[in-house]
Amino acid sequence: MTRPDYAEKIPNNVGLAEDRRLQRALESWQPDFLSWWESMGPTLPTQDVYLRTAIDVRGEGWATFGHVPMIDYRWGIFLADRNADRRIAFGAHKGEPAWQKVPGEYRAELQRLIVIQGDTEPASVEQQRNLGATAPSLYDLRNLFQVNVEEGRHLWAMVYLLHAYFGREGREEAAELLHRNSGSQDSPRILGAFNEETPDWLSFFMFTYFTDRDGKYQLGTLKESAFDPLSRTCEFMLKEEAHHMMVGTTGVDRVVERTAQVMVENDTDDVAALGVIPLPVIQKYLNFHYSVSLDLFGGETSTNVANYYTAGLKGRWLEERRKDDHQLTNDSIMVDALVDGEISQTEVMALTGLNTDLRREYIADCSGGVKRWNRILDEAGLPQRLYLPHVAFNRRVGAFASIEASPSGERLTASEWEARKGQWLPTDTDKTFVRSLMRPVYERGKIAAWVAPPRNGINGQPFDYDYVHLA
Ligand code: BYC
Repeated sequence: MTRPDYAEKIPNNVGLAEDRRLQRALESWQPDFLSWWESMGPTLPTQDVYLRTAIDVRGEGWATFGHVPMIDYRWGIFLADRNADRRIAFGAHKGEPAWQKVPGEYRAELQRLIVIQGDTEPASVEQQRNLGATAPSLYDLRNLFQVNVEEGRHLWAMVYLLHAYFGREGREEAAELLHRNSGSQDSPRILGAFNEETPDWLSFFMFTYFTDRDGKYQLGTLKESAFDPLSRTCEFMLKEEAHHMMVGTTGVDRVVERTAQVMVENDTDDVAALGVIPLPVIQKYLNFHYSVSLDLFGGETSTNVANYYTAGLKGRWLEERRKDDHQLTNDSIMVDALVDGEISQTEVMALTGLNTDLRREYIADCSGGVKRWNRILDEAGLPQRLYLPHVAFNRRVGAFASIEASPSGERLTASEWEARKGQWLPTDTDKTFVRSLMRPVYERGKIAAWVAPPRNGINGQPFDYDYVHLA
């Protein structure tokens, strides 16, 4: 069964109607989700939004677009098609049939991975809830809401797994996913980056570029999981995730493009007074979002990740394309480390270094964005360039959590860091300046002065389409 059934209260392609107990449990979680959405979701009142909704889990034509009141969005449960012959691709169980149920010995670890993944989804909606008030255009506003409803759907994806496969504990964890809140003192979200604010649209574009991209890589590793329902869920989530990547990549493109344009027109680097974001401020935001996103990959060495891999719970990025034994019991890897107090590398067992392996794939992907943005500067005839800071810069998790380093990887004392960090991370003055530019533009076809319009609209619609009807 691939086509979601929309006649049901909870649209799904998992045959929910045939499992009355599960259906009832999820139907009783549904009102809690909706009241969470109303109290913690987007604050800007709207009549309807031009949203895409999944109607199939396969290739072309998998989604339909139309104006929908957000509260009526059909959040549902969609898994990619099952391959009955699928076998485990790595770890101690390599070659065995993929699991349709949770093996008792891995229950706790699997539940933990699913809870961590699930926790990030509503967290990002909470972080972004006030952005509608300052949207630079209706096109951007629509993209924000699309990302938000799909993060809500990704929460549904994890809650389905918790309810369907983890019994009472799973149901309790599903309830907790709506109780923890981003930035809360008493019950914060689990991972650091998801308790940071997303107070302005430059932060939003950086977040969707760098932090959503961690999501892409983590989902890619969970898609390899021996636990087939998790694998199939993540496969479909990755399809939706591509739009979130596009929002981040082209969002930063458009900020850089507009800044470059004003720099060239006025023959100056000092563009703040001209109402656009200076390149050094863009670099500081990049430094911040990149470094907190590097933390999301966990420690450079981790016994957790070695155990996840050996058990078959979490694979590597593009596991099946790797040319090795997919067990890694005799392999080693160089990982970033502090060696005699110096920023350096050390050799460890490949299994314990798997967070580093994934972080490296991610870093290579991130450098693609920087290349794009530098091409925009180059084409404008400007000599300035953006860059990714060193892996040791501003880290709070892993080998470099206990030290400070500059963006070029020079080790700093605590007092040097305190004195210089304002050159590299957004200061209160930078944040206040960026916020001062954030005035909403809700007129069709109009856009704020600090960002260039997009090259293309959504689903073939023009930029001046009525993407959102405000209330
Ligand atoms: N903040 O052994 P280690 C997304 C904890 S984003 C706070 O190195 P491990 C999305 C860690 O739990 C993708 N704590 O960690 C994006 C451990 O605690 P215990 C989300 C942290 O387990 C945008 C201890 O430190 N999905 O989808 O190897 C919008 C030692 O750590 C942090 C996943 O992350 C941190 N940053 O790796 C919407 C996938 N990092 O055991 C959505 C599931 C580590 O000592 N999660 N700790 O109590 C995992 O795969 C892993 O748990 C992690 C950590 C990669 C997060």
